Amino acid sequence: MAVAGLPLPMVDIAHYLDDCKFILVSNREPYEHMRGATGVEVKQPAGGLVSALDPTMRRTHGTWVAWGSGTADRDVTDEAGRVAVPPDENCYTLRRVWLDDADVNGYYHGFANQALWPLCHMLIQHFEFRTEYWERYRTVNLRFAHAVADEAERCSGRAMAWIQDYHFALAAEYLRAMRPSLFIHQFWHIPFPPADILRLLPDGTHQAVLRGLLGNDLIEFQIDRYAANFLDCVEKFVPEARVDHARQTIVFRDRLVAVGAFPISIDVERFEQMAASPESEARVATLRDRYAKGTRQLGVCVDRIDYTKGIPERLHALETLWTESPELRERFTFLFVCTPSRTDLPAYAMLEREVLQSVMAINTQFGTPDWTPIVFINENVDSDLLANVYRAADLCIVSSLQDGMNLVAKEFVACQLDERGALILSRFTGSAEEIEGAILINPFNVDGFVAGIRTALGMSPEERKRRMHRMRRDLHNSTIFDWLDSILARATGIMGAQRIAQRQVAAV
Ligand code: ADQ
Repeated sequence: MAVAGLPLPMVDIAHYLDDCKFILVSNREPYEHMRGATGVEVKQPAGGLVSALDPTMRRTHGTWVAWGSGTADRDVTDEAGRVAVPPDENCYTLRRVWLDDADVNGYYHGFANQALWPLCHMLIQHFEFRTEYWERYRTVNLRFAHAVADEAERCSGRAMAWIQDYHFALAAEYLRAMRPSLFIHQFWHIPFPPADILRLLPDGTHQAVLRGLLGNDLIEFQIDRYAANFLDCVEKFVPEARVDHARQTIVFRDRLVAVGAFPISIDVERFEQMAASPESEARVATLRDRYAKGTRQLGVCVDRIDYTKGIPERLHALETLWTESPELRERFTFLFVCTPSRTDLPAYAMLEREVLQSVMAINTQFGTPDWTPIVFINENVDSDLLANVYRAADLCIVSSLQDGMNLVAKEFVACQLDERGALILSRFTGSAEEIEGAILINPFNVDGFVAGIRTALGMSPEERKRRMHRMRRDLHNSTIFDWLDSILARATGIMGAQRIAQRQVAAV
């Protein structure tokens, strides 16, 4: 049933789910109730995942289980933490899980963001393990598992739980113990590390993370390499599991666990529409007039300020470029759109300070009365403005040291309606394994990085157009709805096979 006035997802999820209840689990919630000056206000956090999954949830009338992080969240829920959303339309249920400060500190800032995040990105200088964080992570994963089990209990028929990300490495195993026949699958958004890195978690803990994930029926990674790392880790650290690398399956506790690569993408049409609007045309013209008049060129980058994104390395490459090629001063301007992130963690607060200082130093060194080399926007800007920035640019730099996928690269390609821009992309992103036509760089190699920027600046308009045209064509065949479609097709395929097997066992 379509709901009047709502954008319809391009995947008819109901077709996959049949009569099966859909329960989505994520750390962040799709709607936050906040106390404001005029009473309770509802905020919908920006981000690709919420914008893709919210219409899906509206369609399925399922339940979204997430941390109730808003200041007025408790005021609007029932005693189980449930509230109908979207406000006024009431299409599906949001089930909030409550966390206190110690939970947030241990589970979220502690184990998820100070242990698993750096470890999975292989940036071990940021890795910190504390037993207390780990204990909290276990407690919170158990609490989420209870909430999901309760939601599954409330429906009369079958249910499918879909867990998002590294915040919940243990939830599937706990949930499996509570509801053995529930279909559970999980998407891991970040890289999965090789065994030598995972084992930096204390003995017992890295095995627990793997056994936790093996509670799933299907585990989805961004690319094959991460899936292969996971299979290797299981083979090395979980002796009772039987791994089949060719089939990407594991037999564990008499169950079959499937593993696969499902590269995430973006809502391509939404970005194209934002970039094509009349207001966008006007803003793009203003940006080009201000920063890229005539034959001058405009570079852009967009990130959360995170040590995985290679921001100091990018600044170093730009500084080297303007040092070695003074003729590029006043001819090449760079627009940095960076939003502060996880600022409660010292490593992130320090990085933000370091980035600000470097930008100021570069602008002082090379700037002239008429020209600022780096135009720095240090905030979370709305997606319409991002679309304008992407469209106006002659080049975009994504320089992650490691990145599960990197959606900025895809957003840039989607918004390049004039096919003018070049994409400079770190070879250590998931996107680099998917996108053909980018200029690949290694952000650790400053000379190679600078050479990549020079290649982009010197590339003929025909060559840029040819590459961008190809990238845009490929992106249209791989949108977030294709991602959703392929995951649900695989999940329901496995579910169907399990049902047939159960019937056969029952018939014997
Ligand atoms: P991230 O590392 O957060 O997430 P990334 O793919 O880099 O995700 O996308 C960041 C998103 O934030 C983009 O949609 C971008 O537009 C937005 N954003 C960044 N800076 C912004 C700003 N200043 N203002 C407004 N918006 C901004 C994780 C993994 C990635 C993976 C995603 C999705 O680390 O590898 O691609 O999940 O699975």
